[in-house]
Amino acid sequence: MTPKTIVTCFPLDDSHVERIRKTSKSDFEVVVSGQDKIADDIFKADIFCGHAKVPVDWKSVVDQGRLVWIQSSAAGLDHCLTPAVIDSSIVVSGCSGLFAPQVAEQMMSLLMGLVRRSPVFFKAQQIKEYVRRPTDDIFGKTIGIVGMGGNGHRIARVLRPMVGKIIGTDQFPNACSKIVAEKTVEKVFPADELESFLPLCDVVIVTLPLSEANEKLISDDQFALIKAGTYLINVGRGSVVDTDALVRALARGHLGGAGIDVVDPEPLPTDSPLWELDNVIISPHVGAQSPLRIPTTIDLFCENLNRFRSGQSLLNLVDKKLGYPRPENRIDF
Ligand code: OXD
Repeated sequence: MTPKTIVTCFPLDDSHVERIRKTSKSDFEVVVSGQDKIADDIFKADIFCGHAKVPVDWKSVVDQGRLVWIQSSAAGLDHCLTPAVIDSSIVVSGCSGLFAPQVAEQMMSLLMGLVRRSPVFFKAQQIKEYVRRPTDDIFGKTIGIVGMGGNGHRIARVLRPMVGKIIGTDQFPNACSKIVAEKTVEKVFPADELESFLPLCDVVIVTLPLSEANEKLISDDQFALIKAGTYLINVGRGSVVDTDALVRALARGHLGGAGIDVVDPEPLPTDSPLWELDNVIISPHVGAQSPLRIPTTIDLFCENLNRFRSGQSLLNLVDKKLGYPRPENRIDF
């Protein structure tokens, strides 16, 4: 049998490639591509593992009829879930929940930086100014997590000892019964009940992936529901928050501050007013960055490759219409 081809596109070293080769036995050859070549190399793929950050003609890939499985190396699937892929028979699996510890740490750095006024003190440090300024805290506060997937679960568990109350929203609130039963989260609202949820929060943490339903989910109407002084953190996808509405809410002094690891557009243009504000902390989409990211992704891919070869269902199998795995298919957290 002629070997089929796995095309990879994320930063692998020789040992990672060797692991994939070993796992695939001689059924597959492995082509290591890169961002400069992937738009062409994708047409050689029976299986694609990675994250193309350049435009890929997914419609032609689907029409070619060769690609059968995409293992995304990112948790967010917006890079490959185009209408053509969604409507095709291509199976997609993702990395949901795999980088939740790192995303929770990034969330903490943004949130703690905002409430303890790190930008103000950092600027003062640069001019050797030793002056006390007011700070805030999260002790006793109500934290609202929009999206209780893997990242939302981890964030809740990390914050639990530090805050008053944690509430959440999710498309599948019933799949959150464990974290409610263990009293980490008080209540998980259905995703479409933002109207009742948002006014209760002192901090709103957005963890949602981008999907048609989530685009600009937090816009002027939602900022109007949020209490004055609330902090907004976004570690999901930038386009879930309407950037212009965020700028308006900050400009009128409505928000306590915003911590954004993701923003729309990325990179944030140099003339964005967000750069100028002392109550905004911006990090350049590094939430899931980690020295463990590649080896963890390879572990998942190799496990899924074994499953694929033996016809078992894949871990983190994505419901392409939803844009992420259904609770019963995602890795446990
Ligand atoms: C991801 C990310 O989706 O890094 O994995 O944003």
